[in-house]
Amino acid sequence: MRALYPGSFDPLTLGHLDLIERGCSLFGEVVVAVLQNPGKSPAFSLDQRLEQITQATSHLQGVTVTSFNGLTVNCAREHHAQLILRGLRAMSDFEYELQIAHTNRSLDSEFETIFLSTAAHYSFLSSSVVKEVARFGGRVEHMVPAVVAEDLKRFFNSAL
Ligand code: COD
Repeated sequence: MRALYPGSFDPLTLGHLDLIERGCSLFGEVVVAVLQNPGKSPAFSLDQRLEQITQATSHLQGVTVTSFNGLTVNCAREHHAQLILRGLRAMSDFEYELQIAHTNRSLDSEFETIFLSTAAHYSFLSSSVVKEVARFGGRVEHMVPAVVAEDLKRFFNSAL
């Protein structure tokens, strides 16, 4: 089975990576789809995010990394995915995730959304928290893959 894992991944955290690893074990194939989103101004460019994810998942078989613009269901169809994979960290994620899942099903009933609960030790991680810690010079090596830790250092040093 092929799962589509869509997100902003600005940047990829170890929580995201854990979900990709477990998705691969469960479904065999995971397409990680990075939203281009011209409306937002991400810290990392699309190319940087694609490179970070490609490097961080190089030990895994069955992972494809791609980008998309527009609707997630169109991306899922284009990549012949059978389901959409999302993660839940806390109740606060639930309402947002449920709304996205219902919206996607209303657009295309072919796609089920499967939620994996976060690994407990990564439950506090989000891309925003990681950027906040890195901005103030905190240690992020236990929060993100090595390639992202390097990019965060470079990004915030050059922003000083
Ligand atoms: N542990 C487990 N899961 C985690 C962790 C963690 N530590 N951190 C994040 N996650 C999960 C999130 O809950 C989410 O499910 C996923 O990983 C990706 O997270 P983000 O933050 O990178 O991605 P989002 O939430 O910004 O992605 C939003 C989408 C791109 C999916 C959404 O905007 C979208 O579908 N856009 C396309 C337009 C569209 O189709 N709209 C209709 C649906 S609303």
